[in-house]
Amino acid sequence: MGMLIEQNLLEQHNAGLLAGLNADYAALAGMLSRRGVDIETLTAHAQVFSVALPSWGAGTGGTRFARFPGKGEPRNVFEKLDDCAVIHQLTRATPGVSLHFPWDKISDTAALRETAHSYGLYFDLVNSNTFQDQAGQEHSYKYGSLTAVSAAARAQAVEHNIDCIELGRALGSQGLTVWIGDGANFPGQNNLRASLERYLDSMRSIYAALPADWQVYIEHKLFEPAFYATTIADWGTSFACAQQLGPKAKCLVDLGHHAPNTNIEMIVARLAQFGKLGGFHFNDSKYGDDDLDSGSINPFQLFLVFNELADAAAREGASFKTANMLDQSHNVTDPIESLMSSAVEVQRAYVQAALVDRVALRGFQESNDALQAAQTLKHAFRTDVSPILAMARWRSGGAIDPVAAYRHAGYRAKVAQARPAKAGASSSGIV
Ligand SMILES: [Mn+2]
Repeated sequence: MGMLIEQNLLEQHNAGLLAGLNADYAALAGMLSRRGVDIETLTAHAQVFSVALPSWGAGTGGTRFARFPGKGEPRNVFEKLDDCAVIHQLTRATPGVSLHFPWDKISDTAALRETAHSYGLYFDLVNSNTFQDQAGQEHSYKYGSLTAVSAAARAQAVEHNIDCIELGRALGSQGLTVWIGDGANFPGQNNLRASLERYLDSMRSIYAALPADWQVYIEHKLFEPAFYATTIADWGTSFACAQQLGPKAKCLVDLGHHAPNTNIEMIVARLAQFGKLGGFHFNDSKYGDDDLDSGSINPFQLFLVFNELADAAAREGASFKTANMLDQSHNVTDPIESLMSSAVEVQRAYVQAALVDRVALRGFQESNDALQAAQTLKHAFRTDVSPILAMARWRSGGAIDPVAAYRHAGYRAKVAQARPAKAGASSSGIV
C-alpha cells in the first residue's frame, strides 16, 4: 500500500493553477453577489458533498461482447482501495467505498478496515451478487435466485445476502443493496405474481437478519438479463416491496435503469414524498447501456434529480439523507479518470441545485408563470460553478484539476509496473 500521489507533485500541480482559479473564483463571486448569492456558502456546501465509489468501478468494465483490460488494473480489494484512495485524495468528494461480494470477499476484514481507515476511507453500502454463479456453488442461479422456483436455490441466495450483512457489519457498513437479475425471457416462462411472492418471501428472511441500525436498499432495473419480464423492473414494484417489508427497506434509484425518456426526477419526488427514497446509483444512459459516465449524456436530468433532493431537504431538514454512489462501467477510459470526473459532475449538480432561487420558483409556480419557473431552474443550471468545485477541492487539500494532476503524477504508469496482469484477478462487473 502507500500508492497515494506524492504530496509535492500535487502541490506543484496546484501551484501552477492557483492564480487562474483565484481570478475565476473572484469573477464568479462578483456575479453571484449581484444575484444575492454568497459564494462562500456554496463552496462550504460543495465541501460537505460526498458520493461513494463502487469497488468494481476501479477496474475496466465491458459489455456482453468483450472486455478490453487496461494497464495496472487492481487485482484484489486492497488494490481497489489504493485506487479509491487516489480518487478521494484528488477530488476530496469520495470517502466511501462500496464493496461487492463475493468479488471483494476476504477473510481478514480487520486488515481491510484498517487499510481503509489509514486512507481516510470508510465502507459504504455492501452489495450482494446472486446474478451469476460462483465457483463451487451448489445451486445455480440460471433460473433465478431470490425468486427461483427451486427452494434450495432461494435459500442459498438468502444465505449469501445474510453473509454480506455479516461481512458489512465487520467492515462498519450500515446497509445492503440487493439487485437481482431474476425474471423471464419468454412470456409464460414465469408466473409473474408467484415470482414476486417468492421474492418477498426471500426478502423477509434477509430483512429479519438486518442489524438495528441497518437498512436494505431495493434496486430496480427495467431489463437485462431478463429481456421479457424482470421481477423488480420499476420503482412501483420496488416501492410496493419496500412497503411490504417495513421501515428498514428503501428504494434505490439507479439512473440508468429506466426506459429512455422516463421522468426520473418525478420518481425521486414520489419516493421522497412517501419516505422510501433510500439512495442512488449515479451513471448515465443513452439507449440500453445503463452504465455510462455520470453527466456525460444528460447533465440537465442529473441537475433536476438534485433539484428534487434539494426540495426534499428543504422540507424535511437534517433528517433527509440518501445513500449516494457512482455505478458505472468504464470501457474506453481510465477508470480512475472516469470516476473522478463523474464524482465532480454529481457534485456539480448538487451545487447547481443549491443555486436555485426557491422563493422565486415558488412564486412563479403559484402565479402559474411556467416560463419564468422553467427559467429559474435554467438560470441555476447554466451557471458554471466549476470555480466553486475547484476551490472546494483545493481548500480540502485536493487537486484543482484532478485529471490533470493525476496524469502529471504518472499514477497509471506506476501501478502498471506494480500490478502485472494475472489470471483470475477479481472481477469488475456491471450492476
Ligand atoms: Mn446499479
